[in-house]
Amino acid sequence: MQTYNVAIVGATGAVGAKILDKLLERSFPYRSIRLLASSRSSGTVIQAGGRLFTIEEAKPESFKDIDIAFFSAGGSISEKLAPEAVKRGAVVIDNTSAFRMDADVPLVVPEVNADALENHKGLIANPNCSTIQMAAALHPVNKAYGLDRILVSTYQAVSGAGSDAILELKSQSGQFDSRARNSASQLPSAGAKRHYPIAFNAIPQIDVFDEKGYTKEEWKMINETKKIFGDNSISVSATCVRLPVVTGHSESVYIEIQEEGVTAEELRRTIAGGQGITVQDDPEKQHYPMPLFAENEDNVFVGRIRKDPDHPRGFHLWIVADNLLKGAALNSVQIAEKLIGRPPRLS
Ligand code: 25A
Ligand code: L14
Repeated sequence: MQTYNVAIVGATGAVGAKILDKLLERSFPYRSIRLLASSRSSGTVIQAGGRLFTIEEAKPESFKDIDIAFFSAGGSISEKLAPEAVKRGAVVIDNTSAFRMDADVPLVVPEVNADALENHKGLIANPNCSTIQMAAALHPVNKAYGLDRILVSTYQAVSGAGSDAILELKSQSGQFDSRARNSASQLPSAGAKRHYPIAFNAIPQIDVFDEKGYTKEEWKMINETKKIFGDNSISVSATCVRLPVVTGHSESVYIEIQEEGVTAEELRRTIAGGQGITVQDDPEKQHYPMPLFAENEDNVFVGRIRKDPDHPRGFHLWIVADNLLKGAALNSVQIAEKLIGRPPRLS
């Protein structure tokens, strides 16, 4: 069997660590694994799958002889080093937003559009976490009935903002009495002009605003969803909110489908037939997806499926997934699995 030399850039981060876990857990056919991060972490030894790995500083030369390089160290690192990796013959699977909307870069959720991998030029983008779980859950719906419109509000976990944001939530959570005055430096984002406590709060800003009043995270959901479905005619709009949840993004999603006369029960069965989807939808038993119980799970969970009383083609759904797994690390490793046995890249 063909084996691969693999590198992980950002291996000490929230996502990078999970990429390593998934490669080992799923027995990816690697020949070697090289862990890369900033000079701060160089020399650090980490243990995974009963083995020890030493972190090296990521440099252009790190990619000599690498076949597949996973990137999860932020957009600016990808902009600098991903082209260096590609130049040296690696296929890059990039977790940042740096290249996602480039026309010659496939943006892939394997269950939805694995065929987009056919024409890759060495760079493949892993979509935004909130977008991946929504696209995976809505793909069977789009295939069966056609999607006209998607309106989504997200309830996003702090782990999406990185390891330091998790630590900030943890420390603020013990400070109930001073909750409106707790010191904050990580959210809405580390680089923002003003920061707000996340414990005991909800912050309706993820990433920066544009002149239309939408945030970048909201635009990612709008533009990436259309690209993954390969259909610019689907209307998409989004509001993205950060909650004091450690891991697991939740989404309240309203859809209008093209077909009339579909019942909630039919829609439930259609979604349950999708790959990597678990429907948890039994109101009588209080059975519905929650982020606390989606942590460390590979699947996307869907519940609260119900029909809009006033619109013949409208439905509500509640979609939850582990943002570090299906939203990032797992999806990246699934992309790599799709590359196994394929001919080398085209150019
Ligand atoms: O631009 P984007 O795409 O929006 O991405 C922004 C951030 O989102 C996360 C990721 O944070 C990224 O930084 N992210 C990316 N894709 C994601 C996805 N799909 C995603 N989150 C969710 N879903 P992160 O915390 O997960 O990972 C950061 C990793 O990047 C490494 N890194 C940073 N600069 C680098 C670099 N790697 C190579 N070259 C560089 N120049 C970083 O490694 C981490 O692995 P590290 O060695 O810098 O940090 C590891 C340890 O160092 C401590 N630390 C952090 N900052 C400082 C520090 N120590 C001292 N001083 C500091 N300033 C940390 O405690 C950590 O343990
Ligand atoms: O575009 O902060 O992949 O929850 C992933 C983490 C965007 C922000 C991306 C978060 C980032 C998101």
